[in-house]
Amino acid sequence: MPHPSWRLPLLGDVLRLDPRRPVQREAQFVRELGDVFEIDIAGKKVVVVGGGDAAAEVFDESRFAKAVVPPVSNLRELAGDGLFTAFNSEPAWAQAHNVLMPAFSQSSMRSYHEVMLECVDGLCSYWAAQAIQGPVDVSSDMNRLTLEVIGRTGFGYSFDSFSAGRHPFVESMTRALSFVSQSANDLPIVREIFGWKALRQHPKDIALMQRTVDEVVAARRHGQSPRQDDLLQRMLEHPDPQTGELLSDQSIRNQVLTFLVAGHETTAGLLSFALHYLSLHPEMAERARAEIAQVRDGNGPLRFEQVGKLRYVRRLVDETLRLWPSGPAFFRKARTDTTLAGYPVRKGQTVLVVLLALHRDPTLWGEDTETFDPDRFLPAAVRARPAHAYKPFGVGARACIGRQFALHEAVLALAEILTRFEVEPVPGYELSVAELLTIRPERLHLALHVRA
Ligand code: MI9
Repeated sequence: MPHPSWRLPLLGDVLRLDPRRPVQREAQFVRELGDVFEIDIAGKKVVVVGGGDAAAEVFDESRFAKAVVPPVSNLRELAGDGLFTAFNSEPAWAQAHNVLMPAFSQSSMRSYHEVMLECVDGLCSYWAAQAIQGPVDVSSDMNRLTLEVIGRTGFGYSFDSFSAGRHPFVESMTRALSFVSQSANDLPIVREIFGWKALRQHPKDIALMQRTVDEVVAARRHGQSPRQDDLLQRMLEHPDPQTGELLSDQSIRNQVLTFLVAGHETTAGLLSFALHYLSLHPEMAERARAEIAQVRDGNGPLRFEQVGKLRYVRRLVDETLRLWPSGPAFFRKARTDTTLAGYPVRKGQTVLVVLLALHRDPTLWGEDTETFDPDRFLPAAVRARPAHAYKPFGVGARACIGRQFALHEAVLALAEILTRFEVEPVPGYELSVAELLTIRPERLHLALHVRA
């Protein structure tokens, strides 16, 4: 199997990786070495797939499955056997999956729509007040929005996101995620010497997050907070149809933490990148506004059924997730001894799928893959491409449960933002992309002008 040209004894390819932007570095390797190659991380071999037919092979659930390995497995400290971090064999996964799946169907989005609207409205008012003072901090404010949305729709909990301060939960979560994503890249010895402060802080952050969640669950259970038709109520009341059992307290805590983490960073990244491109392409923003005006009747807020009709706004979202899939890579493993692109692969071998490369593979997307072009997602163009060309929500049994939720939220948020504001770039801004398990535009600020 191809691999980088020079390697160090013991360390292998470690020094060629980029600890701050690991996936962007892998995507560069794909350009140098091709669709399939192997890297050696201090003796541990990882197969990397970045395009073409090999991607279709590794998405085949009969031969490959999700792998929970670092850095994802490091999140188990926080979310245990919650949906995202459970090993495939853990019973808590199937139970929670059965209980929660119906709450994420397209039609269930109807029950979240009003609260999503209120949150977006909260953001727009916050921005209207801020915009007079200068460009707004988009990435950070998108985090406020998406955390508020998942907190309120999922668990009836507000983080009071559009006030000046930061909720202690948010501070702890930000630090904990940064710790986890960094610790995957640092050698343990480096961490011991330079990171003692972070090492001591990390358990405190996890404890604070778990305590906050336990309080929210207890308040609902004991009737101190109102009953609501949301994810939490569902977990408290609906038994798994297969086993007849309710989720354990431990499992509920893990799911709540999982949704808060998985549900907000990802969608915030998506919205930030989308606004970046819209600021660079005012003609696309205008085309979206024309569609929104046509779908919306009068000046009222968008209704649930109208969101699905915003086909162009949806294409903006799809194209954003092509260029910058919020989860830029994910892990698979071979179920048995098998082959990949003709190379033999052993049972249990870890394979990293680099979406950042797959979504820009010229054999699948044509030569101009770096250009932002939402019309790549016109129905005829989608039909002309193989299904494995585009997998921003992962594949198989362990694909993203929040797909419809995120898409509804993103289309609604962009539509309301574009209606209320003109979005302009800050002169001289060059896109640079930070990685913290998920990806986001670094230091993205945009100038907003309130529309009449
Ligand atoms: O049962 C399970 O394993 C589902 C775990 C899960 C995921 N999301 C998975 C997931 C994956 C697969 C990762 C893998 O290791 O294979 C990808 C590529 N997501 C993405 C991308 C859960 C529980 C969630 C939850 C979730 C929520 C909460 C309602 C939202 C919102 N996810 C999102 C949004 C989202 N996901 C991915 C977005 C935003 C557009 C992307 C991209 Mo998802 O984390």
